[in-house]
Amino acid sequence: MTFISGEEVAKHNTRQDCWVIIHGKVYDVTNFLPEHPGGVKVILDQAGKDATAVFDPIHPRDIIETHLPPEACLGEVDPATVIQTAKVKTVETEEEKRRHELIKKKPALNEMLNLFDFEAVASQVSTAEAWAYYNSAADDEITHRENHNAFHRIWFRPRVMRDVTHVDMSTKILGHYSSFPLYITATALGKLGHPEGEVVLTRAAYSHKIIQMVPTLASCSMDEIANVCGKGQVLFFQLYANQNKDITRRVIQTAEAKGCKALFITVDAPQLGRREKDMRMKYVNAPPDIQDEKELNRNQGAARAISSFIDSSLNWNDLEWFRSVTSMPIVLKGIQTLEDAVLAVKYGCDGIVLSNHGGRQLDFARSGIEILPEVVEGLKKKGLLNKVEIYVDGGIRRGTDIIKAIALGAKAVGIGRPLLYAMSSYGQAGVERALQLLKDEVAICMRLLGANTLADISPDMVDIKNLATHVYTPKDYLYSGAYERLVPRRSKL
Ligand code: PYR
Repeated sequence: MTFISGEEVAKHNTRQDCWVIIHGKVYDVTNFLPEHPGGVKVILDQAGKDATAVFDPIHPRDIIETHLPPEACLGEVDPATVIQTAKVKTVETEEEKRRHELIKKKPALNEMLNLFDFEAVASQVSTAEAWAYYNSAADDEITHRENHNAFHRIWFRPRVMRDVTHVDMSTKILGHYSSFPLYITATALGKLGHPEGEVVLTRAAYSHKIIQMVPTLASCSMDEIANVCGKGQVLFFQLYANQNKDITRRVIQTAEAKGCKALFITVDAPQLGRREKDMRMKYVNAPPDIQDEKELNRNQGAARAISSFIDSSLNWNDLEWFRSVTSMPIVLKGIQTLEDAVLAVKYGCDGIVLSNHGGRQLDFARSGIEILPEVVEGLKKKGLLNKVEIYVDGGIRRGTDIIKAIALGAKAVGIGRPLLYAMSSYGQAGVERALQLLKDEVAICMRLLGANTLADISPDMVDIKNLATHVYTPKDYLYSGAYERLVPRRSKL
């Protein structure tokens, strides 16, 4: 390997000749600049410097190998000669001091009694960027709130006088064991919330014997995640199709080679939605020299920075291609109507996730739980119900929410943000406790409903006559207390 001095690297600091150092290696990224999903400027800010501290929180380590040709790596650098990036902060800001004080004062983990407790703590101890990105949703965030509120319009019809001493909440998802009907759905940028990123969720998933869906936009690489898996642990993979089919193929095949057991293709995000908390946070933090309209847009929040590679031309005909590059079962994540559920079955998909992407895409999209009865009824009438597994995500915060989805025909539910909040505030122990709380809630719900197994939970145990009525919902004080208004808590506006 050639050794290059930091002084030499520093000379290559222009758009026409751009070198950066990442993890001690020097890369010529000049040709890659126009392709960078986060825009040219963020790389140019690091031109000639060590970009590791800026690179790490956003990218998995193996992304360099998958996105740059081998010849882009020019050699190694002597760290002592390197000019540090301006973003490596040595002085604690007032904001960081305040956050560190709050972290010291946070309640003990055993005081967390439900998922909203974690959300409330995370809202205080997360960095402003992490909170803005995780918590944000599209436009007025109506769908984000509706996702949980919709569960309030489903009421129980419990059966009594049944022996419910033994409750078994285990199930199989696409044939794989899960200790209860919940999987960890894909969420991007785990390292914003915890320095170790998604591997924290992987370890917690193993300890609870549930399945984790690994995101395309994980901060950890597929290798890092696969390496911490326990014996027999099952992972699924969530895909954002890249405009470059070669990259898409490579990403899918890497996931399969690393042992992922299903491919969940996100279909509700040809472009990521407008999340104003996220956009505003990045806007206020943008350096004052960014005046150019084009560059400014590139800096509107983490979501915009990471997503410009997504293939907006994705369509039903592509399913044949996906089948040709993988033997994993294919699930479409983000189905929102019966019509598309029918098409998914006709195109041979193995499952569908009724989801609006946590309210982060189209505001006023209906909640997955509201669509569930329409999809189950419709598929049943067409004789297609046994052809797919149906999952629901969005707004799951209680064990009762999980049971309501099961009663209405879901095989399992996905959960995202609440576990990011638990991870951000208490690490792996937090995620494990959050999952345990949900399990405890599921167990008590099953007992009080008169169900020993998930198969005993039937549609007649829920009253859904108001589910599609968007007029009245009970006030949810716990959720409202944790919910943050649209102007970010620490915005400088
Ligand atoms: C999101 O921000 O919603 C992504 O899926 C990346």
